[in-house]
Amino acid sequence: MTTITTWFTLGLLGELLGTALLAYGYTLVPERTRRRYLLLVAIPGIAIVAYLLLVLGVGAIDGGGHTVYVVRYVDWLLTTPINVLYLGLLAHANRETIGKLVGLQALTIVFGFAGAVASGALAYALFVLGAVSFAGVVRLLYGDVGDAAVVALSDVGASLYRTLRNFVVVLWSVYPVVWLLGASGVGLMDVETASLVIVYLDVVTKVGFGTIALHAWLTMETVTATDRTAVTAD
Ligand code: RET
Repeated sequence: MTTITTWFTLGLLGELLGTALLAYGYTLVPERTRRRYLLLVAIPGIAIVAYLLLVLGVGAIDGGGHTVYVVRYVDWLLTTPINVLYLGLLAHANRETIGKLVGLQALTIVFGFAGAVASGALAYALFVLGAVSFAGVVRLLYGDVGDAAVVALSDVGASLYRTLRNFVVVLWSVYPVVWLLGASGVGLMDVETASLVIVYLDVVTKVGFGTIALHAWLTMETVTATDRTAVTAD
């Protein structure tokens, strides 16, 4: 248990530093992108609360013989839809597509949680429903949302969309693997190891996503500013 608390404490520190960095970035990004940028600060911000509760030992329940960290699922239920919402808004996808994207991502987490507290065949059936919902998210991100990005954005903007989407799809795909290998699935991975992997992923996905976007906005601004100087100098 002590080891787990250590990992949770590291997670808390990571999310705190990440939120501080991204909050500072708010002052640097262009005015017109600020509202949307706040979503990127909220993602690790919500995780601070979740990790604080985990460190304090709040929010763990017994799910049929193994510990289920409810707080973790609540965090994901709030933050992963925000994450895909950001991608949808960035791509200028239409409302209906964004609605599907957010809804399917929320369903992924709900089914995953239900599967974690269930046992036997039902647990796996719920896992499959979660995996199918997530496949729907991936399909939209490469399909309709990706198409919208190409139509609405400049080359640089569309390239940012692709980077963020690939980052999300690759890293998020590790979560179902940990679910399956961990106590909720076949139990090959002990709770400590699974927690370490999840903490690491949580920090990298949340802070990494925001940092990539922040870096891209800053670079785009510099490029635009340089262009403007070049034009004025001519
Ligand atoms: C579950 C199990 C059911 C099937 C699938 C899952 C996917 C979970 C994902 C979680 C992402 C979490 C993130 C957290 C950041 O802090 C629920 C494990 C597909 C994609 C990005």
